[in-house]
Amino acid sequence: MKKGKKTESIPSREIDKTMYSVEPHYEDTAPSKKLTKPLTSISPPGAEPMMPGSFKNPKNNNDKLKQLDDFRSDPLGESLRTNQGVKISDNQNSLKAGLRGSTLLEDFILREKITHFDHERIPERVVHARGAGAHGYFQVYKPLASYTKAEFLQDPHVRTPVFVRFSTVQGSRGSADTVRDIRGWATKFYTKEGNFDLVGNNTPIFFIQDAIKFPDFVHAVKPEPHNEIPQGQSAHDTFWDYISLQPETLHNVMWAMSDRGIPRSYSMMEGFGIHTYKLINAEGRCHFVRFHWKPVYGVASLLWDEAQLLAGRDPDFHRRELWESIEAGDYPEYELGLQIIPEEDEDNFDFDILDPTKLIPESLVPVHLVGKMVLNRNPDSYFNETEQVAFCPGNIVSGIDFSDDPLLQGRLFSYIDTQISRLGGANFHEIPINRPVCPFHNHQRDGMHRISISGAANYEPNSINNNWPRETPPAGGVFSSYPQLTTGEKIRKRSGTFIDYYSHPRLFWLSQTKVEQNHIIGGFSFELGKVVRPWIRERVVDQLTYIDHNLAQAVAENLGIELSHEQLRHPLPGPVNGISKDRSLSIYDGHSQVLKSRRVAILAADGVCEKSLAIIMKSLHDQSIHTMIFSPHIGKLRTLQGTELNINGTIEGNPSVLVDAVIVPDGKQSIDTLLKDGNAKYYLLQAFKHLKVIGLQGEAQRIYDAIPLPAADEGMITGNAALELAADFIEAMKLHRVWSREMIAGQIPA
Ligand code: HDE
Repeated sequence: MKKGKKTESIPSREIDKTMYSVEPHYEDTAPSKKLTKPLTSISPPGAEPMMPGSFKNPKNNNDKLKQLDDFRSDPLGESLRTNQGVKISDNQNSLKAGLRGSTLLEDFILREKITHFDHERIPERVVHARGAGAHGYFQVYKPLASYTKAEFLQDPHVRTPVFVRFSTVQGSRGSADTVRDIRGWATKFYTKEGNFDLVGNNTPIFFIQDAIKFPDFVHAVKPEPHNEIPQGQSAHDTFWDYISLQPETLHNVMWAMSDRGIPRSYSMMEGFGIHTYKLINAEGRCHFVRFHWKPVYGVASLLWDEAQLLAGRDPDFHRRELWESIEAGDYPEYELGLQIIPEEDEDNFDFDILDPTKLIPESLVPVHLVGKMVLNRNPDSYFNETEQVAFCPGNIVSGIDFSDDPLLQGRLFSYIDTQISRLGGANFHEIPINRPVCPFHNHQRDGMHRISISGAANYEPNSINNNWPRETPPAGGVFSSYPQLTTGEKIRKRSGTFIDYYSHPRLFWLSQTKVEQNHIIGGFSFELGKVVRPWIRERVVDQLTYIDHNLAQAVAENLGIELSHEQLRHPLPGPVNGISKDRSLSIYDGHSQVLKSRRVAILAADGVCEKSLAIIMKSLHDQSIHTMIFSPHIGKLRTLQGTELNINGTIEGNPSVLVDAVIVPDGKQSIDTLLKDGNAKYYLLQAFKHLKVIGLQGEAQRIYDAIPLPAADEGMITGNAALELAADFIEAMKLHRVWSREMIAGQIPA
């Protein structure tokens, strides 16, 4: 039947063409160019990168991005075609037997489109399913030849391309970013000698000592098997049951219950390779090493109430911030730190350096900052890059080697194994994001989705191809395992040097400020409060009595558990190598905060004083703080002086949990409007409750009388002069939160 010809089944009824048939259109379905056009320069603080699409700064190119260019498809000006290259004239209507007739199997365009769609999903990662990635580069500060022959750690002029993926552990791909969890931090260095993957977390230790326990641990933390609840959380029975029965988990649990479990952003958390690795220099000398990432923007965390609210208000909070920071030119930066231990000092510690549940106190072995990583480009395709990237702790380069850490050894097997099923076969190394930037040739062949076309001889030795590709004699750049002496019986047993579960959690506890300790108590109390079986709660609290009696007592009180005298007499562990407190373990113990990339909400309505607004914004921008004007309505803000300014969003749609601090500029009419707006008043109450700095200028001070804000404190900045107010406001922001307010914050009804 010919297209457009009426069939007999629809004879008499008048067909309203506009309702029932959609004609193919070529222009009007295309997005307007104006909307998707990238910015021409990095947006300054204040000019928020709210537009869709990603700005690619041409200066930020590197070898990996150039390699990816070969795989990018640019559809601009191109015809729509099938996967076989046939041009498509109608992408709106399937082929039918008559206008209202049945669809024809013959329609290869429909079949191809639907079939491909049916297979769009791949298995998500069994852990770390939720993630966000970015490209960037790493540059070493000075040659590290005395420790390692790794080529990418020698020349300070060389920028090694990297791809980083941050993740949560427990939740599925669509879960919220701000849940209480460990954050994964995987970095792929595309070095000229092959890919080096540093696959770490945001805590320096892990929950278990041996890989054989990993499936049990993960089963326990994942949603419960019968009802798949809860999502993205460890606050449930199976997790805490496991914890209470495996005291080696307690150290990492302490970190998870602390503010480290709810980072403010991916650019404000520390990263750790966790395991002890080896560095090998050109003379064959070995040093043990632990890898660290230190964020240049400082370390900061959310508050628990804020994190929970964010999970609803903006489940993409961390992902969005990473994206927007890069678009805005606030490139996240991290310094690579090394804790180096000469091979002969291996046994100089109270603990075993092969034990991944123990950290090496920084006051004992200092962290040397040896280079910097800058994340300066967003991916073009989430799926192609962030989802298909395959990290593996087994991907190392010459100059780096593994230790005998039994957790690390198990990981070496697991990652490739899981990727073979997740990415559909053994050739996932050929997916563009996973390819090394150096050439790679070998005799491996075939398999699902093989892309490279190999020549006539795929074995060796061969004479057909003159025995190419050939082995390279061991020298610089060629990997050869460190010739470590090994002896011992084949045995399934844990070393006695691994059996101390409480001294490190206690060191962590004692190193926290009072505020941080209270947060840890709050974390345990919240999570255990969700545990249904009372004996599990009791067993966890009993475990805590071996770490610190005050901690155990406080959590017990919140859970209505009475500790016995015997429990309160449990012996407490001593210091670790003589250290009972290490400042590096605290986030807030005197560490000053970096303001760059922080966000301040400016609440304003029509009639705001333009001069004040301009002074406040300029002062904040001078500190590289981003400002966003939120108003009761979106569109243009008409100032007292009659100028029209762009509004970044509504007050209702951009709650205070999204920003670090809030400021309300002068302007009678503006304040009159805000005082009638429940969202604006709630905004300030909630910001106060979350210990944020609040600035009220001029007329805005009337807000004090109108809403039940408790008495002023050092985080409530008031005054008439915009310049002085902004200066005080910035000073107060340097503490990240108004910690002194925390005791009364609970009284705020927000
Ligand atoms: Fe992983 N881990 N892990 N892990 N892990 C995976 O690999 C595993 C461990 C970490 O963004 C999986 O490709 C075992 C420690 C990160 O793609 C899987 C053991 C540390 C990521 C796997 C551990 C990590 C993963 C799931 C115990 C910190 C995300 C998907 C022996 C040092 C990487 C995948 C990304 C992912 C196994 C323990 C970090 C199943 C068996 C310790 C950051 O292979």
